[in-house]
Amino acid sequence: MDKRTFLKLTGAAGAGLMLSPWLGCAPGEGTEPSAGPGVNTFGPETFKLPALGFSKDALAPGIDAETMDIHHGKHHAGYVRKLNAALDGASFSSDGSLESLLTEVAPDNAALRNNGGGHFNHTLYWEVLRPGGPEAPEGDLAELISRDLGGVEAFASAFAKAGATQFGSGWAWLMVNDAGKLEVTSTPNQDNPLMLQCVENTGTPILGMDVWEHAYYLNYQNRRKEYIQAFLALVNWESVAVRLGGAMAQVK
Ligand code: MN3
Repeated sequence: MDKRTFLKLTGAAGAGLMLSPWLGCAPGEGTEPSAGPGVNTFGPETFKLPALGFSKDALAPGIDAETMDIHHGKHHAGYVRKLNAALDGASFSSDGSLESLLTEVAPDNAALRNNGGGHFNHTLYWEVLRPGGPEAPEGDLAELISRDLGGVEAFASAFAKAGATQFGSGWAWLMVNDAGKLEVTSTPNQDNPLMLQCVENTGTPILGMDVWEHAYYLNYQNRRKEYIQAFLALVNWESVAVRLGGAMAQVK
C-alpha cells in the first residue's frame, strides 16, 4: 500500500473520491502530504470501537453473551484496527466521516470496503439491538412499513428471507432508498447500501442484521433461520425510528 500516492490523489480529487488508487500502487510515488485549508489527516486511532452500552448477556438467550463478547470484542475490534491501519496518515478532503468514505469507496478498495463497512455495519447492529424501546414499530416507522412494505408481518417475512437467502456471509437491511421509500435488501460480505459504487440497491440503512456465521454459530450452529427470528424479537424499534428520521431528512 502506498499512502503517499493515496494522499496525492485524494488531495487532487477534492472530495475523497479517489480512495482506491493507493492499493496496488508502486511504493515511492507521490509526495508527502502538506497540511492546508480543508485538508485533514487520519490518525492511528481516528476510528474507535464503540462501547456496547449494555451488558453482554442483555440479549440472552436470543443472542448469548459469549457470541456478543467475541463479536464485539474480537470481530468488530478487528475491523476498527484494520480500518485505522489502512487510513493512518492518509488525508481526506471530504468531511472524513465513515459514511462519506463508504459512499465514495471504489469496488477494488478492499481495505476500506471491508473494514470500513465492517465498522459501520457493526456499529449500527449494536445500536439496533440495544435493549429497550417498543416491541414493534410505532408512529412514522409503522406507517411507512405499512405503506411501502405491506405491514409489519410482511416486512418481517421479507427481511427474514433476505437474511436467510443471502449466500455465504453478509447482511440484511431495511433502508430508505433513493426515492424515499422503505426497502428490504441484502449485501454480501461487509458491503452496505451506502456504497454507491459497490452495491446495486443503494440507500440509507436504518436496520441491519449480520448473517455472518460468527453472529450466531456458537448458539445456533447452522440454524440461521432461528437466529433471524431471535434477532427480529430483539430489535430496538426506537433506535430504528431515530435512524429513519435522519435518513428521511437526507432524501431530497
Ligand atoms: Mn459480524
